Amino acid sequence: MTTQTISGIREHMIIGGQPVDQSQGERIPVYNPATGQVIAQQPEAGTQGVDLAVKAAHQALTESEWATMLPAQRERLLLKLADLLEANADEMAQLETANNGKLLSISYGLEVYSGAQWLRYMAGWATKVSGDVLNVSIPFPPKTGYHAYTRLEPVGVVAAIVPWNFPLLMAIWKMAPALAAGCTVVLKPAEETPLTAIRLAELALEAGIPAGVFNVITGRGESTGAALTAHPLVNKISFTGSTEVGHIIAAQAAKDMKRVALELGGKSPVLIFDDCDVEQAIQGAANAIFFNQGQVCTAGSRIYVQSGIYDEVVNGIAALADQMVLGDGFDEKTQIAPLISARQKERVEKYIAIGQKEGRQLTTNTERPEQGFFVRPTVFADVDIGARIAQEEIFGPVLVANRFEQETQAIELANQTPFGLGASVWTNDVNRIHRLVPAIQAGTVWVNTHNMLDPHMPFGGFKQSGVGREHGKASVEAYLEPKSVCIAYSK
Ligand code: TXE
Repeated sequence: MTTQTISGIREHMIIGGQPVDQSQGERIPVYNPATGQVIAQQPEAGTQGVDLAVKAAHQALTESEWATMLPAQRERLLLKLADLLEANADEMAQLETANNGKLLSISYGLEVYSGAQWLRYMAGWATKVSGDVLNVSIPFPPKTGYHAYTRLEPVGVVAAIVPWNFPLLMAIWKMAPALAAGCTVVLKPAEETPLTAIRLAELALEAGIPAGVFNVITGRGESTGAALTAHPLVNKISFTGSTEVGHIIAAQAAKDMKRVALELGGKSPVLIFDDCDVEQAIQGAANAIFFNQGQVCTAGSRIYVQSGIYDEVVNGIAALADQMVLGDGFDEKTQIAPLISARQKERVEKYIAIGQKEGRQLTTNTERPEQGFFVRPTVFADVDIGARIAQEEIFGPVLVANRFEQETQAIELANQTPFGLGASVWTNDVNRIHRLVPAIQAGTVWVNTHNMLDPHMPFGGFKQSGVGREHGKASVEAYLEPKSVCIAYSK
């Protein structure tokens, strides 16, 4: 597929239901990571574009039909959007692969169809979340009774900032629960991957979601993103990205007392015990790290294997890695697609160079396409827990491995990083599973699988991996403010 045949590229933002091309300063080039070619030039919204979008969202929240819309109507609109997303699956999946580089099968399965699944799930909550009637015991004055209850009100204008690894799905992870709750949204996709988010905003309008309810602006993080989080009419910030930027956003939110949810980095451990199905564990651990080129916040980037099967497991994963076919995400033979950008490739290669000093490289294949941002899957054995490649998020197809003898040692290794997003345990011992699950400091623990998500499973991090949870009922409630109401009546 050539760039000329990709449809759905838009070089504007969607603000207040309109295409807006206003650019403050430079335009930002958007690349196809498989070729390194520029496929679009996006406006930098800057403070003016941010102000326009936040005011449009605020107006939609307070003055448009959205403000008084029945929950069942919001549900119908989100369901309609899910249908439209599926009806446009070919265009959306191809656009995502052209912009992000990922395998076309992942764009279909995990961006478009999972996106539709999340929209439908969240649509259902619009009619199901509700406050409580409260059984209160207020004794004064005599002969007075009280009827107390909570109502849940939309938190307001939401600033949603998302990264480039799952651009469409993460946009939906934020806008769907926010809209189900009755909020309005200004979404800023990553500067690398704005294209599917802009089309999503167009589809939202086509579905009948009123103008200004879901706005998409483009621009860089330190300029447009920072202006968005600082805007006084923003009530809540929902961010997914690096822990470093998470700290900046948390500080901004604390300053303004804005509500905040943060989904940040990870260094998720994979613990493999000698009573597991070894073949299944080798394949599972390879998928856990190499899926989406390792650009997954819950990537199983550290494996710890019980001594007796250590060599078999790490050599097995390295052999799989060396056989993997690198290529364009549009090519059906491709198993490893390019990384997102030249910058990310450079960053991952820097870690591989560090790894060559900190561990024993098991992978030997060096073949890769000449153009595009490709990095071969790489496995390092015998890496100490204190090594930089064992502690820092690499966000690429790089696995670090070491051995353990006892279960307690495996738990210690699993917990010995600042992160706590995901973990997986590979064992057939049910007693061990129940000892390990509570001992592991992570927002999700998988057993004999890794990276499996569902809209009903809360998702988020312990420790430096973030604050708050996405998915499930709680994610909709996180976009609602409870208000207590207390009505006195005479008995
Ligand atoms: O992330 P950033 P980057 C990690 C991963 C990766 C590293 C760097 O380790 O290698 O971060 O990636 C916006 N105010 N993750 O630089 O900068 C930015 O425009 C407001 C893990 O791409 O965190 C983009 O939309 N917004 C992660 C988003 O934040 C700001 C996924 C993420 O960019 C901003 C991505 C600011 N000051 C990277 N600065 C995960 N948890 O999945 C940047 N942004």
